[in-house]
Amino acid sequence: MISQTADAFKIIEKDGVKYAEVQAFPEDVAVKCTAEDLTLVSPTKEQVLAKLERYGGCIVKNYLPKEKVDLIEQDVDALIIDGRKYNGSFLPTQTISVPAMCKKSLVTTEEFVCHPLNLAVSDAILGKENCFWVGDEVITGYSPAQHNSCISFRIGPGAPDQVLHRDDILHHNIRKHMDRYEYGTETAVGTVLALSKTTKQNGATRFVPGSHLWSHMRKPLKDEAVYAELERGDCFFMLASCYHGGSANTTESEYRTQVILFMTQGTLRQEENILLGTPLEYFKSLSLTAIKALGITMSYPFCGGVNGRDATALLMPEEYKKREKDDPYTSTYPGLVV
Ligand SMILES: O=C(O)CCC(=O)C(=O)O
Ligand SMILES: [Fe+2]
Repeated sequence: MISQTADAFKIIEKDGVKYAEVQAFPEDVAVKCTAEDLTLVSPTKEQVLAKLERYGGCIVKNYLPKEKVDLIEQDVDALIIDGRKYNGSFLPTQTISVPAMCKKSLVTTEEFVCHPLNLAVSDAILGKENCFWVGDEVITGYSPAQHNSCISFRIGPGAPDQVLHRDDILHHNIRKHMDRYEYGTETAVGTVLALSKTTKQNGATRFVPGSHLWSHMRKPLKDEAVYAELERGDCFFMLASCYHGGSANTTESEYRTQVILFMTQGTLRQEENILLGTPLEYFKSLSLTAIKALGITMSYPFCGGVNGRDATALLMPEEYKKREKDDPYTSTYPGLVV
């Protein structure tokens, strides 16, 4: 096992509590910006990329026509009834989500994932082209960006702020301070589609502009975040290296509903796709050791869930019950910046 962050923090103990002591990173500053600075109408790929390079986020007005948004919303409304609820640790108990939208909603896949601007921007940031010696020949290969996750989130009244986080933590991506954005450093790109008007009051996604340029262990501060307020049908592009979170819903009766898609590098997959067409019964007949070795159980944190849960919930419910509260690969410390 390789640890790339062995020196990133020091564990200290005070009054029986173990804290992670982390140094401050004064050169990593948030970029000041207004909603106008972030917003584009009918943009080209290059215009979106320019905003992402500078701020890490970009709002695109009227991303999808009303008829398509209506159809996606119909699917989300039907699915949210059996949606996933949370215990309040990473997401508030007032939030309901629908994971794996792309296996449940054809219109989401065809219209939102396959949106030409999403594909163009994602490929510009995540696509890879290379050349290699194969015997006496030089061959080239192009690996396009691919779907990583697509989840609907409905935040209900009374929800507190979700904590600020980066969505590339699941790829164990180690960020370095950059004065200018460097292409090739990103492992995922998000698009956030508003199915309701989203406001500061009802839980709009907030993010820290410029935090995609920060060192790995720079702590994001609450007052550095700005709100990506959207009209229904607008979209917020965001680099996964940018700190962000869903926000508190302080309204009496409004629900904030969004579909959040992340694309990732095409090479972040296994060489053989052994899942497609293999009966579930085959995986149910395997040992826990085999399921882990095949990469069917989770990689920590947060990667590889089936409907947001470890695959043992589906394949070995008894085993899942034992492991549910006992995640052997994750430790949590209150962080102290020194
Ligand atoms: O609901 C939102 O606005 C953001 C959700 C999010 O960032 C997450 O769950 O990773
Ligand atoms: Fe997130």
